[in-house]
Amino acid sequence: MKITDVEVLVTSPGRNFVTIRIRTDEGVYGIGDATLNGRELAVASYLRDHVAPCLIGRNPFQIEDIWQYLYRGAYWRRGPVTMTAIGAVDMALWDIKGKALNVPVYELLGGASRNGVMVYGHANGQSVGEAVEAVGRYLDMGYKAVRVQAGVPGLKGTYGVGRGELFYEPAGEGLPAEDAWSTEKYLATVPELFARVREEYGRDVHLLHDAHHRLTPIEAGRLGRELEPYALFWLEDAVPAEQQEAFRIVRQHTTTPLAVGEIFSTIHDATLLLRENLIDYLRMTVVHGGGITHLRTAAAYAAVHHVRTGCHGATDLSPVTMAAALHFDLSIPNFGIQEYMRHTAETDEVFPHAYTFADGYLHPGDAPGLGVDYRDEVAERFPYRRAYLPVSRLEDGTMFNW
Ligand code: EZ4
Ligand code: CO
Repeated sequence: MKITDVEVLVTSPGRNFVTIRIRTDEGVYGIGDATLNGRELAVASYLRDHVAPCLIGRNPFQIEDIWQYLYRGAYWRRGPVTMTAIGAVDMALWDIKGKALNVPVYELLGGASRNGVMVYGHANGQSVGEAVEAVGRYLDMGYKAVRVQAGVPGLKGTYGVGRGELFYEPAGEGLPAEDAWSTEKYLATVPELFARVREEYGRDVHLLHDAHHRLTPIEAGRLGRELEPYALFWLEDAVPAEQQEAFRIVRQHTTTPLAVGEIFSTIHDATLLLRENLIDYLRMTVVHGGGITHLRTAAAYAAVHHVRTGCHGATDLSPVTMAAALHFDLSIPNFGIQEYMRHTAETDEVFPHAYTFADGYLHPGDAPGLGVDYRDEVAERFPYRRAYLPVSRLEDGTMFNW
């Protein structure tokens, strides 16, 4: 089998998505997600202008060799644009192999290790009371795990508090919006939020919280400690992780489990965190972490250090990534939890998919390959629209810290 054509497709059914479609001389094709929120066209160009010509004529079954060729051959290694592009090609190749052999991708990865993939959704509210109510709606839908975020009184708009109920899109059209942030105001509200949620719903539900890289290490240590009575499943992105050593300070001060890694590009972003047992969950994703091939390396490294996975799965990761993550999650031994924010009806129309949700668990389905398709005739109705993630400033206008 040979690769004959590589297409880079851009559509915006509610938000921008970049998709690669790799065709072969035997008629089988595969698709991969290449979406990098706010920098979509950079990845599209990387793929179209630099990667596509190198793939024509290659054997798509040589997934590992093609991964090494794109990673090592570029000379310029790592980085979110490069690793998202490699991730997209990798997903498409696993899709091709699954379809050609007539098996779902999880069978190629060693088979199912579990019956389903436990997921968490986002309960949001502008106030603590609204967020507490939103948790109840997720529990009614069957979720076993819920991330809870509330607006901070005195701040106009808080990152992570979604606008939609079931999907979550922090990017906005036009140029980047600017939000204000105050750690003091934030820290004063979060423990009360979780006290209220536990009071209302008891101990059975897994609760998660995302600090979106906003805190210093000592602030994160204090927040983790104050949240200990509410037994969180995890506290995510407590501090920016460029400086992995910073997690030592957080760890010294709290037993609240820690998760980080949704913006990591390769395992090299996490080696110290893992070696020193500074985190409990690695959030690297298939799309931004170099595909299924590299995520297997990352998960194996994590497993050696008692760390489980918790793949990023917000709405800006397309249904192709969601499917790839589910095949991966189902197969590995050290899976922890999967983030699951639903897509808009328009997005689901562009990307029909085989995965299904029931009773708090997702299953990738048994369609050959990844089990997701791309409908050009629908996608073409939604042209690209420039959009950015917001910029965050402290109340005095500085950007120090994150
Ligand atoms: O900020 O997907 O845990 N989820 C998150 C997400 C990310 C966005 C970035 O594009 O933090 O909401
Ligand atoms: Co996050």
